[in-house]
Amino acid sequence: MIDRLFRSLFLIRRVEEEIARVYPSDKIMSPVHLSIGQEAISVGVCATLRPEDVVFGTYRCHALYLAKGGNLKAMIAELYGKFAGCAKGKAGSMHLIDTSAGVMGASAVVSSTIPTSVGYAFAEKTRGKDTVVACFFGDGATEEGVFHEALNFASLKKLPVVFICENNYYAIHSTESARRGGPEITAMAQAHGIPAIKLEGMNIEEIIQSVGKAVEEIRNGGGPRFFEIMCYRWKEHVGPNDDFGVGYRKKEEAEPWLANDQVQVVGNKLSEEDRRRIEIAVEAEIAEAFAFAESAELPPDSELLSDIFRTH
Ligand SMILES: Cc1ncc(C[n+]2csc(CCOP(=O)(O)OP(=O)(O)O)c2C)c(N)n1
Ligand SMILES: [Mg+2]
Repeated sequence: MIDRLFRSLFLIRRVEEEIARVYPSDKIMSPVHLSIGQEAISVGVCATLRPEDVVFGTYRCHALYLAKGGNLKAMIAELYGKFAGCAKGKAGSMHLIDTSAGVMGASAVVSSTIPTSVGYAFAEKTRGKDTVVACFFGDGATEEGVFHEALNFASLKKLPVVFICENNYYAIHSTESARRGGPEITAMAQAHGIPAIKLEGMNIEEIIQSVGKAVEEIRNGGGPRFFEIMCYRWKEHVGPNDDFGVGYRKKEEAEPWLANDQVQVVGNKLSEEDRRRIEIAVEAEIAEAFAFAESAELPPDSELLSDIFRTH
């Protein structure tokens, strides 16, 4: 179990570090919203899911896509705008999808995958399936009206959704205190009749234990559950850089989170030998994926109008 968790955490961290390294070359043809520092949420939650369970995410979706088992080569090719990408090179980093792994999609429109998660859960329940839907979103997404509409419907129909709010304190550069006049995020979920728990400190074992119990309850017909998991974004909102010099946040605020690096915490539970073995295998996998993306073909001109909406 620990080796699988470390493998997943380390893979995500190193993939995003490679993305940050390559980004200034302009080979990556889309904006990138990195999850560095927040990986333990995706990895912890996905560790509680079955392969046939599904996830929906936001534009900050690299961690979720990989934690649920999305194809790495298809992801990097997508970032490079190549035809072998998971969305044929047309969508980029913000819209990763791999339905074979249960990654049903991600969206750049804040809050938009909350109602699609609920709709999917409604369909699965209607079909008599016991699929659990994990719906990931940021703290800022809870300020959209559709958040309440979707939670109300999920509660009303007792739908199999685990809502995961990754609260990293900021929506772009705006703090929670500048945005929210109302109650705690968990209180809003509770107001819709959904049991809600806030997890402080981002501890992967606590996430697995707490979300795992909720997923079991959901699968047994208990209806939706809600988690607000506190975390911290180490890099700028969008792009590969640090942004502590920009003025909206201070490095000191990040220190406890940097010290609580779950990639290191979990890695330290392994023997030196086991850890190195995993690291070497992951590095080779990443190098192969970037080489694949570099040499892959761009979409042909004939693809220009396929898979898009047309009015005539
Ligand atoms: C409907 C909508 N409104 C505004 C934006 C612009 N926007 C992009 S990211 C973002 C912040 C969202 O913050 P949060 O939900 O906390 O997620 P985080 O980026 O912190 O992971 C905003 C306002 C958008 N993409 N979609
Ligand atoms: Mg946020």
